[in-house]
Amino acid sequence: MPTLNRKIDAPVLDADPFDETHLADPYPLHELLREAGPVVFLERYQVWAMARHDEVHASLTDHGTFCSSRGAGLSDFHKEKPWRPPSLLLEADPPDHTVVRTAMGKVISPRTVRGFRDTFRAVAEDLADELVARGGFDAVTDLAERYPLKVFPDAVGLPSEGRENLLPYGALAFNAFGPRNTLLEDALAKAAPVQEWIWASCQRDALAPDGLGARIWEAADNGEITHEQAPMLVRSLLSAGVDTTVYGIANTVQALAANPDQWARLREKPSLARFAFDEALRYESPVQTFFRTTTRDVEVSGVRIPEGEKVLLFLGAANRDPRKWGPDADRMDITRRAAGHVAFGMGIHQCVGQPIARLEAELVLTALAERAGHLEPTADPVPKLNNTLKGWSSAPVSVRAT
Ligand code: 4IA
Repeated sequence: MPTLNRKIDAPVLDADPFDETHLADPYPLHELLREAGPVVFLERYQVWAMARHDEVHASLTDHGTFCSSRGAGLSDFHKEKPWRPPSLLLEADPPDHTVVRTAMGKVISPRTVRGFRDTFRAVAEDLADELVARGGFDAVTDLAERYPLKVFPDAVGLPSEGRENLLPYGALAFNAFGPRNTLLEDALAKAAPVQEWIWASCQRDALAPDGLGARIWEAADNGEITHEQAPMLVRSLLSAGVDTTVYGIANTVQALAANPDQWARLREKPSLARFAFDEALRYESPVQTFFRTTTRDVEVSGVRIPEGEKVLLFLGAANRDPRKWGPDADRMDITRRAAGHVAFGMGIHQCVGQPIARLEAELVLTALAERAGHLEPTADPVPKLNNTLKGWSSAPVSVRAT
């Protein structure tokens, strides 16, 4: 084991952040980690961890020292075979990363995203009409899973058959960043047909001629990327673009329902929708954790981390660090300046799909805020366990028309 004879000048903790208790409610552990020190060592996984905003932010923006090409999960690609060919975006460093990231940035340009607005709005308004007329709905299964699962696959140009594979694929991809616990084993056991459909849907002949998928293939025709890279980048859209938005929208609606004063503010001023989403991402970050690997010996806030070590970054904890957000960091406040949260990451890997996620959230929240008077939980939300994602499998609410 790498720790034999290793001098560790950081607090050593035996907590398992990937056990069911901490995945269901990570916030007590986050506080413990932040208070223990700027850098801690997690005995169980033999990894370093940071949970304060300053150190998490600094590591994310120092991609030369904290690299991604050895995997953004617990598994070190130098030592273990990845469960799938590594992502050309997420699990890559410059200069390779720069080429594909530039091409993806052009595919998901502000102009492309503006082009989605009218269709995305119409779907959001129909859905909000239906849910408000019903008088109650599940914020996860009736809203957050239905909306992105309609508009995003359409925007990519995916075949309509087989879309039920998208959520299981996301659950697998995000569990796979964690340890081989039962969550990951269960997801891997069902993975083969799901992975097969995903890969088939990344090929040129499967994709509608006017969608984001086809735009990626055109980037290959133009020589911006290779034709071998194109299906891998479509795969990135399908890995990163579905569950993240489902969890993000569900967490936002759940948090608004559970905080009636915040819902009242949004109802009075639906143009706050974008701010409400940012604050919800800070308050309950869908992507809770990520790993980097050190490329050299480095000192962080007085702690020496050797080369070739995995470092676990607690994005969700950084987003509630009172050192950054003040004493009410644990409170949802949609008028707070939430800019600077790391829910989309930070630095060269910062979410490339961000404008699409923001558009979806803005439209669905605006449609709801314009129609719904009261919005209240009718039962406790049920945690959905995943090694990376924080959210709910169910969050029932009652709603009344304005
Ligand atoms: C990819 C971090 C998360 C949103 C993510 C997951 C997968 C990929 C990128 C980002 O497969 O490229």
